[in-house]
Amino acid sequence: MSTRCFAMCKPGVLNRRLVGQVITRLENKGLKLVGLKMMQISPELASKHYAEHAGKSFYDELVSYITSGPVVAMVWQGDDCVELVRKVVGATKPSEAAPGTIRGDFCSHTSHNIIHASDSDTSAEREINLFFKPEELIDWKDEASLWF
Ligand code: 3AN
Repeated sequence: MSTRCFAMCKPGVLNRRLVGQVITRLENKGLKLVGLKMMQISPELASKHYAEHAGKSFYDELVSYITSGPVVAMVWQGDDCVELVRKVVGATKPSEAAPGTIRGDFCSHTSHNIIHASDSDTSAEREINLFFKPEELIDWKDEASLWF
């Protein structure tokens, strides 16, 4: 069943000129990009996005980092979308992320692990609604859907 997943290149990815490579990896998997924007996250939006981590030892650093520079917010769509995006993204800790995954190849610290991706369909829906208005998402006709 076709579902959606929110993903976001974290601050620094623009500096490192890695945005294209991140998008390419998700496109190569066959996923369809239906929403894309560069934005600066406010502390208010950051606290909503990371609400589940409030009170954890790394929370303040997490909010401070995610608001420190522009991010690239994305919505991907496809069958088993959350599972596929998480597979391409790799494990939260770069030391556990397999080579060939985005985190496995492009980062070495958990606090700066390049990309966020929703961890369930429920989180995906919540996060997509936090970052995108319905009219910012385009469910374009996919001529290649036979193969993906
Ligand atoms: P994921 O991003 O893989 O879903 P979460 O939701 O557990 O992982 O964590 C959200 C973010 O919080 C991570 N992407 C990472 O930046 C940060 N984070 C998680 N655990 C730690 C930790 N132990 N130390 C520092 N930062 C962490």
